[in-house]
Amino acid sequence: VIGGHPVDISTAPWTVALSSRDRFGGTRAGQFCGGVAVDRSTVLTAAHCLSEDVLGAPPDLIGDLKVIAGRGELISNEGQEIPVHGTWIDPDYDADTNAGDFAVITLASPLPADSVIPVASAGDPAYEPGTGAVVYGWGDTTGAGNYPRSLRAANVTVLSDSVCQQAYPGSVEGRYLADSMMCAGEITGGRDACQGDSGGPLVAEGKLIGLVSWGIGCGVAGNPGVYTGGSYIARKLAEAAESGRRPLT
Ligand code: 4AZ
Repeated sequence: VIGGHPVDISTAPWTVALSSRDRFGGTRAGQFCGGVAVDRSTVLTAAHCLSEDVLGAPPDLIGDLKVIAGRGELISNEGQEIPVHGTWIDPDYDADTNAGDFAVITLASPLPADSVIPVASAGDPAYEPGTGAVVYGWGDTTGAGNYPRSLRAANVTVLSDSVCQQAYPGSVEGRYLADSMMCAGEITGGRDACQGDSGGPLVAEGKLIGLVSWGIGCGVAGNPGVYTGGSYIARKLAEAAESGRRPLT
């Protein structure tokens, strides 16, 4: 998180870290992405966090893949490390464009009831451009590879699709595709998500409105952070449940 401030995990108890010590080492408890608990056994993250490019193997083959919940300070015994029961990646995820960049992790044991956040429904006023939002994560604080050991957050503003499309007009990569994406930040830069924050929550008015997905650089003026929108996620989860495509229990 660029331009942020430290936050206590008790103020954002639905924010979780994805961890694999085998893949990412022990100095930061293996943290490599963020996630967000939307019910006691369900964590959302970015699909690209579970890609072979990031993990080096399919998620089901990563034996020590865990969700760290209730822990702001990565090097501590706070909270719990919960094994993963299963993963589901949006079948419409496109690694070239980052469209559909979300995945679901089901947990092997449930979280406390007070550590979940609802996803804002489509049409919720929290998605209105100009709304104040907060992004949370353990990602890079400078854009130069400085990873904090404790949770941080930055205040950002929800931006309109037209502003995002102007920021990312490219033909394929770096293109803003409004169906699954939304963006937030400050048009003058300075406050943003960054590497390592992916999959973590963007929250407004007490609800989840997005997951950190991508951007060009971090905190750069004119290049706001791009998120997988909560309204897209809610729709895809409902569709998957209806069609029985969601291989999760
Ligand atoms: C990343 O690579 C990443 N500035 C995440 C968020 C942003 C840029 C890159 C947004 O995970």
